[in-house]
Parts: sequence; C-alpha cells; structure tokens
Amino acid sequence: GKVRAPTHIISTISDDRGEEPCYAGIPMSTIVEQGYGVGDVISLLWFKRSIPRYCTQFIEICIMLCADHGPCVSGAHNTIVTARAGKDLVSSLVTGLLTIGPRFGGAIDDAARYFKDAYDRGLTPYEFVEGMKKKGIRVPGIGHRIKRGDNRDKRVELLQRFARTHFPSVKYMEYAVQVENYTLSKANNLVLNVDGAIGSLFLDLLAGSGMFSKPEIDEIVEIGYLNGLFVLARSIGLIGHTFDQKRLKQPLYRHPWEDVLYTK
Ligand code: Q5B
Repeated sequence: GKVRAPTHIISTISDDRGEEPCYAGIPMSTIVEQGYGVGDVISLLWFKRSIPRYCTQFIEICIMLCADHGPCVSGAHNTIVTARAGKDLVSSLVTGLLTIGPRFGGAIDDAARYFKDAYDRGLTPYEFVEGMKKKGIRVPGIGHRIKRGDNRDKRVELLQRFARTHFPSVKYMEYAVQVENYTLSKANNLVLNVDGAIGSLFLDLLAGSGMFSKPEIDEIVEIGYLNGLFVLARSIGLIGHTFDQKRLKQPLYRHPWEDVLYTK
C-alpha cells in the first residue's frame, strides 16, 4: 500500500487547500452567507464545533465587554507609553498584551480551575477561601482595584443576567457568588471580578450546553483556553489606544519625578 511520509505539522482546525477556506469543516461561504458571527468563528477554531446561539452570543458579550477598560489599566498604560515612544502598531499592542496575567485579565483560567475543583469537591465557600489562604494563594477571579461591594462591576452583572436568562444551569456561577459573599464579609474590595464571572460562567456553558464531554471539559480547563477571551477582546482596545495616541500626536512619555519616591 501507499506509505505516507511523516508530516512536520499536524493541524485540525482549518483547511485552506480547496476552493475556499474551511473552519472546522465549514466552508467560508456558509459562514458568510448564513450569518455566522465572531462567536461562531471562535467556537469553530478553538473548540472545533458549532455550539448553540446562546453560547456564541455569550462569547460575543465577553469580547464586547472586555474590549477596553480605560487608559489607566496595566495593558492600556503600556500600550500608550509604547505608542508615544514612536513604536509601531504591533509593538504597541504586544507590550500591552504582555501585562495580561494572574493579576490583570489573565485570571480567567485559574478562576475556572479553582472554582470547578472546589465546587466538584463539595467545598463550602469558607473551606475553599480559607484553604486558599492557608496555601498563600489569592482566589483568582476575586478582588478589584476600583470595584467594591457597594460599587459592583456592571460587566459582571450583565454577564450574570444573560446567563441566568439563557443558560440551562448556572451552578458554577452561583457557587462563585457564594464565594464572593464570603470574601466580601472579609473585605469590601473582594468582589467577584470580570475574570471570575467569565471563568465560572464558561464552566456553566461547557457543562450545560451538552456539546462537550466531561474529558473535553477537563482538557479545556487544564489547557487554559479562557484567558484567550480576554487577550482577544483587549486587543481591540489596545489597538484603539495606539491609534488614539498617534492621532493626538502625543509626545514621548516621561513619568514625573514628583510621582517617584527616590530613596536609598
Ligand atoms: N486580597 C485584582 O488587588 C487584585 C485577594 C485577596 C484573597 C484575593 C487582587 C488579585 C486575584 C486575581 C484576579 C483579575 C490584584 C482582576 C482585571 C481586569 C480589569 C482590571 C481593571 C480590566 C487587586 C489587599 C488585601 C490583601 C490581599 C487581599 C486581594 N485579592 N485575598 N483573594 N483574590 N485578585 N485578577 O486592590 O491582609 O491586607 O494582606 O490579585 O482575579 O484584571 O479594570 O483594573 O477590565 O481591565 O491591589 O477589570 O484582588 O489589593 O493587593 O492591596 O490586597 O486583599 O491579600 O490582604 P489590590 P491588594 P492583606 S480583573
């Protein structure tokens, strides 16, 4: 029989060899003519399948409400400083993206991992939070620099409202809310933040949609797909900040001496 020479690359998500590109087997003409959205494209290329409309709508809402959060956050600040140093779009974008991590925007995967583990093991919020404290680990998805118990994050409320209306089950999100109730009893800044809301609700999407097997859900959580949502979304805002600085012809940024504590 025929012997296939081993290939250097294996790829399973898209195919550009035919008349038109296909995403997870779906031809581009179908994607365009049947009105697929960005949520569908993300699902095809990341999860290799079509998922129900409420799920792709949820993905699109995550993208829209994480697209930007003003000029003062770590990512936008880096991008603004870089654009003002005269650097190009890609350099300005990636310097902002590089700040995304466990403290800023990149806590979604860990929030999903820890909430899932705690819920699946039946831990009470007290056991979960105090257990994390003993290990010296901050609860991912909890806490914010400017949001408070009496000044909640509207983005979190919008996600919760959408999910409560459209998802068959929101058990992981309700668990995250119970955790928030407990952390808020300790300090007013320990709210469920946007990373925690997306992390817990994506678990509900994966578990409740009937589109993913248990091993697939475990793999998605283990590999860490969900920070990708923040990276993708915030790129939109960071690109905007780059154009904004260039349009405004802003000069080289230099931090004021008065705002530095020079000490020995
Ligand atoms: N404490 C977010 O901290 C922040 C605790 C905690 C237990 C916690 C912190 C944190 C986990 C990571 C996370 C996503 C660094 C945040 C985002 C996107 C954004 C950003 C934007 C956007 C804030 C004061 C006291 C200390 C701490 C304790 C704090 N967090 N304990 N679990 N999770 N969260 N990140 O205000 O006894 O005094 O030592 O790491 O989920 O990034 O808009 O800005 O869209 O761009 O600096 O929304 O919460 O508070 O460090 O002064 O801590 O609270 O141990 O206790 P802060 P700190 P103590 S959303």
